[in-house]
Amino acid sequence: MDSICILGLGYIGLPTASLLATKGFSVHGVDVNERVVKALNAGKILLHEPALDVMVKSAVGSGRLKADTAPIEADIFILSVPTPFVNGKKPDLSYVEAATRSVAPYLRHGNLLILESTSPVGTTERICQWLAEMRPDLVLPGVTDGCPQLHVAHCPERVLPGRILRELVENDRVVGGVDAASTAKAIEFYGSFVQGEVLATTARTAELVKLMENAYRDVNIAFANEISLICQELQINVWDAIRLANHHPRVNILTPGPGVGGHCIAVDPWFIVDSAPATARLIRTAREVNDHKPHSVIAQVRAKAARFTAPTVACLGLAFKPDIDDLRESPALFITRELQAQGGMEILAVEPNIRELPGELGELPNLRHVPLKTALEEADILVFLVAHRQFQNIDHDLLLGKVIIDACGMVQN
Ligand code: SAJ
Repeated sequence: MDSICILGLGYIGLPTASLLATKGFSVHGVDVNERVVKALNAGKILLHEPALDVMVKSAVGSGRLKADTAPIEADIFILSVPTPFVNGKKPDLSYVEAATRSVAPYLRHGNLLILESTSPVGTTERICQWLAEMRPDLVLPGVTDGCPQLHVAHCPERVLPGRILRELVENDRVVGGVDAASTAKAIEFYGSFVQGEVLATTARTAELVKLMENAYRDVNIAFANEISLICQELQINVWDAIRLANHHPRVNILTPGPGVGGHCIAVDPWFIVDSAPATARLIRTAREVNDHKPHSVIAQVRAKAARFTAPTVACLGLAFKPDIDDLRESPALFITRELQAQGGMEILAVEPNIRELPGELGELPNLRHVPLKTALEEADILVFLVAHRQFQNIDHDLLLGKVIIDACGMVQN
């Protein structure tokens, strides 16, 4: 098993492809985006992840990582494509289906096909059904009996953006095949490069485990966010209250924020809700609590702004979490844009991790991207939205006389 074809060269697929190439596998990366393919073949990347540029350069330089817009034959196929939701919070499996159909002609008995994308329960079995339609000549576990066969397994990615390369190797992995032979084959593969434990289960359990992990996090953040609103109503300092409660040996309340961003935690719990709509009541409510949080912050800013005639409001942080430059699905960005759209104030956007505001954001009226220093000089209202390290230890004298709204615990800690 030494050649790999990996579909989807995004935040998970690209680091995985380059890591596997540096571990000695011969890797063929596939993406529908020609820009991504062209950049990769030139040893370059179009996304930001610490140390990834260096690893990609070395992987491409070694000749073991190549990219194309179409798959080729290989020993192992990895699907690492997006699984977003569509209207009505229903999972959109069209990318998984398209990737499956695109590799189908290249599959041979003995190959291992792995789904790494976070997916609703039953998706790995669906893959077998799609393949059975396209390739009746193949023995597919769960669909047809026989030997030799194709091996099909799910191994959900679990890495944290910002720490992807380390976590790809160090994290424990959960591996579930559609049958025992598929599980064994996938365990052998992950065991060859993962330092963490590689844990065997079924495909359906592995699918739910991944969704549970992100739903667990979402529910706990929702608790913190709800507490922050209760504290606001009761005029209690939430940061003090949480710090004190966390002194209990069995309490560990997470950090409230402006909402939950990113492409995982705000999406994946809906896959559980979609599978068990009547039962997943807590998980659904947590999603609603977290989705509501940006609106509460906007209302808080507007209430404070009402005291001024044309206030200057500094939004500190635009990224979806601290110390990254990723603005996608960011509650901080949503709040900033909404405040700009509602009008009546001059917005100063401070995001030290980007050089300029992307696309149409840069052209919006009454919105300027400024350094922290300018915001501290000019703003009437400071809204701390993301706990970037650049916002820590701001001289308290510079905050005097300003209205402060702290959605992420920067000032009040
Ligand atoms: N957040 C809070 N309060 C907290 C912690 C986080 O408001 O106490 C917010 C963050 O600001 C951010 C969002 O939640 O907006 C999500 O951030 P995160 O750092 O918790 O997680 P992600 O989305 O970057 O990555 C998660 C991880 N899952 C878990 O920690 C269970 C990661 O391991 C997964 O691989 C990833 O989702 C994924 O791809 O599914």
